[in-house]
Amino acid sequence: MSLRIAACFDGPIDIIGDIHGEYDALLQLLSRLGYDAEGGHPDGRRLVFIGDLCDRGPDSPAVVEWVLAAVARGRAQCLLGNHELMLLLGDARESLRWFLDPTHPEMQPGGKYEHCRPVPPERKAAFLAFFASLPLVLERKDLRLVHAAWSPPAIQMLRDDPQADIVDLYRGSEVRIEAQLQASGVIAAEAQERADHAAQLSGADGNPPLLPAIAEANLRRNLDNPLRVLTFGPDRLAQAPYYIMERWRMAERERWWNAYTDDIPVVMGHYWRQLHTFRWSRLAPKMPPVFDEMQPGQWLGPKANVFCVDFSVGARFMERKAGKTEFETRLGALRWPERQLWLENGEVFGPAQ
Ligand SMILES: [Mn+2]
Repeated sequence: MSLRIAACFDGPIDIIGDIHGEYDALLQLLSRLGYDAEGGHPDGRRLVFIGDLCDRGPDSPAVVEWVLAAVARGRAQCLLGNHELMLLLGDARESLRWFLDPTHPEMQPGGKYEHCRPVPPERKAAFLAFFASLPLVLERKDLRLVHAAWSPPAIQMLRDDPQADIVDLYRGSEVRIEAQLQASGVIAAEAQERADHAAQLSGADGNPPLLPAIAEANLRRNLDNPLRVLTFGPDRLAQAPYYIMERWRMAERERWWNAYTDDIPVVMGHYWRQLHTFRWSRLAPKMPPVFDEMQPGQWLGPKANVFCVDFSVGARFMERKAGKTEFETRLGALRWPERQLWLENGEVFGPAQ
């Protein structure tokens, strides 16, 4: 068994969705589910965190500390999400500044991330060691768990290299992909497009056309990197370019679950599902929606056996900034094998107990 592919706890579990630093919502949800402060449960239930513990919300350090301690006690398992992966890679995007760059102006009063508590400097090494230890896949007879996408070729690569360091694996994929893009002339064509459309690509208001070499490079850097497929999900060519996380993207998310025909159910996070259809555009103005309208407890795919447990609490900081006190975002947990969706505000959906 690879370090990266672990056996999921047997027995009854509660699978917690993407938390993104919303520590109060985590404590509320754990209390609703019946867990004590150390992650113990009177019925012997155990916790599985689907990844993306941190970034954007007010207290990422507290969330990471709680989960790290529960994992150490054997009360919880936790998957690597794309946000933990970006921290390991030192990818200095704005929502990671609580960890990578706490003195940045955006972290100071008046800045976009002023609400984010920075990591205590003496805990940085422990947090990184914890993230580096996390599996990318958890499996058991009746269930498969992954942060973003169940991809057999990506999982096979992890099986083939069982001891690999996650950052080494990622950088190794990058080197291989860049060499292939170079050899096929895509790098040169991409550079030409970036020069020809420099002004349009430089900011959110640029509105560049769909540029084929940039699109091809985007796709290969995603689809040919197994760790990206598992934690960010696979992409396809975008209908139109869109601006997100400080860059223009020519590729968009593939709805991989529509092609998932295995019998074993998959639970994922990552995809910013909404409990009820709300004004998506206000939270992520230029991001193409990945889901059609869904019922709160709805499963996806041709066999209706793929479940997304991310109910977008990662956008709650924007709701607060907009002055809302009634939130439309939620933190969710899937109770397994009961197949019930529990939310931090006390709502429960799915089969009756
Ligand atoms: Mn994610």
